[in-house]
Amino acid sequence: MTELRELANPRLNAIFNDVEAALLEIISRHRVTWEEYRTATTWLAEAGTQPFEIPLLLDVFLSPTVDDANHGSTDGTECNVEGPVYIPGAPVLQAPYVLPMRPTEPGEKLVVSGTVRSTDGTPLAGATLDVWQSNAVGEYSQFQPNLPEWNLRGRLSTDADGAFSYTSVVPVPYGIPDGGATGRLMAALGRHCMRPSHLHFKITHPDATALTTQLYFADDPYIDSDVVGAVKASLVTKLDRRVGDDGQPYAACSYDFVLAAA
Ligand code: MBD
Ligand code: FE
Repeated sequence: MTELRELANPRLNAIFNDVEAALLEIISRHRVTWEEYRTATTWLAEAGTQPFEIPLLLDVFLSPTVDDANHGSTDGTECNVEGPVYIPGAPVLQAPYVLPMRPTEPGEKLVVSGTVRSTDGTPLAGATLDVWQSNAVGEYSQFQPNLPEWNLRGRLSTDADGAFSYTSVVPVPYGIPDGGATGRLMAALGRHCMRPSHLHFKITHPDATALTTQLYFADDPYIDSDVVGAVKASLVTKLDRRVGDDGQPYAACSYDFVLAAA
């Protein structure tokens, strides 16, 4: 029997057998009670009635490890999860780059700059940065009502020296949806549902391997307790407060991305 099953789908069998063994070992080790087991099945049934709740749950607990297993071993900038709110096809912007935002967009002005290079140090001119972020109250366009379709989403390019710069607003810590089964689990565990403020990037260039990553800010209150557990030390940058030529204060951060060869 076993052999026949393995022939049917060897990879599924290899992975599921390990999942099953791990769960059974945990049940035995903790002597999970029948009542606890029923609490778990009821909670899963509840999650199953809520749209997107099971994907959210898996994204919170598993997605960074899936990402690392697939993209985690280049000598370039470390990868980081795409997350659930990426939308392909954001507007292609013209320099000087300003992310699409409302005339009265709340929040502090942010200038994000840096370079894109290959692992041998060559500047990558004409690399595309597809960027997205939440606004200054923690909302992503197309996932919250009353926001313009492409608010704080756009595509821009590096110049001849592989440099880029764009203007946006400083994002705030982001709360994942906490009204469903995932939120109920987190509350029972005594954990919060917050991600530290972050900026998302998908960077592509014909001569390089595409990079999906995020940047974080060092002084963020949730930098050490991301609900998704996705923060990597090498992706933590610093927000500098500056005063512009116009006398107005703004925040700035900078990062030099390195892409592996294609
Ligand atoms: C997000 O904005 C995010 O970036 C991730 C990884 C998970 C949930 C919401
Ligand atoms: Fe995000």
